[in-house]
Amino acid sequence: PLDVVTIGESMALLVADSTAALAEEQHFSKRLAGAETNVAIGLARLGLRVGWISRLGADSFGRFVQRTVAGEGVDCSRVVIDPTRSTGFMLKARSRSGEDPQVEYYRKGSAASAMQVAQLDETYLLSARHLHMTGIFAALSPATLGYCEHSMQLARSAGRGLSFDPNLRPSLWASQQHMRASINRLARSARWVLPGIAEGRLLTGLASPEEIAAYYLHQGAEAVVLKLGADGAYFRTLDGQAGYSAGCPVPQVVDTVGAGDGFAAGLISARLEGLAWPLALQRANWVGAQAIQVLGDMEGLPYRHQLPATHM
Ligand code: KDG
Repeated sequence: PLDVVTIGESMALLVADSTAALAEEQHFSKRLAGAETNVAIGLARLGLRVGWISRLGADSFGRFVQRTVAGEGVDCSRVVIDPTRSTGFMLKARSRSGEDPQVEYYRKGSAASAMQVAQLDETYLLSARHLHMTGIFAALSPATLGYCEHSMQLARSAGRGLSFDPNLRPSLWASQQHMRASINRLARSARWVLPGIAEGRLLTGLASPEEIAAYYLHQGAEAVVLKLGADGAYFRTLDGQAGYSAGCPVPQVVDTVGAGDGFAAGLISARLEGLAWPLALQRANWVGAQAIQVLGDMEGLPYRHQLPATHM
């Protein structure tokens, strides 16, 4: 049996070797990208049993993605190879001073973007205690938006845990209005909604973490956790618990991409192990902080034995 299942697209990531603009850069290093597999790998490194549902092309990037994710101990038995489509990839610049780096996607029409909900193995999905989804998968195509919605409703009505990270990627949506409406609709079926503070503001039009949390609780969530970057995180639950958790200072921010996924892995693992919300937020902040001290999106995710005793 699995602890967590996640569904989404993963890609080859080509990270610039220098801080040149992407158009000028000559040398790139190949790594793995994909919000859902970042979370899956983070959870597997923390000792949970995790499965990933996806599709890849019959190409070198697809083989690379599959080998890397499976090599991290994530179950890839529901990753299908589609010989008619290719695996997506993306370029990422190296940011100079800790700001979010420039990225470019090459994923339109990819194998994952054509995933159809009729292909979903519902028994496999429901064999896990918890489903984690992000708004990136929903953004890929009308088909994946429907797939995302169906999987979330299925998990929720079957009584499974269900976390949803909006993970806004405006360049993947037809319009900002469509993005807002779609993500807010998906958030209605989630038990835990995990936006960054800027995402929460854009999605709700509200300013403070307290107001944004109240908005999603009112919509049907059981808990809302807002990520506040260096300032840590804020949570509020339907049963009246709430609080802030301070951020973990890091010596140097190398690359912010992947922080939210590390945060989700820390939070989900802690809650599935029975930790109280304040402790779960502490672990989430700590795992997120590890992810931003390295260049890749998932390489910095810690293993169970690296967890400080205070986050156990
Ligand atoms: O959350 C991190 C992801 O954004 C990154 O790994 C790449 O999946 C990715 C995306 O679509 O941006």
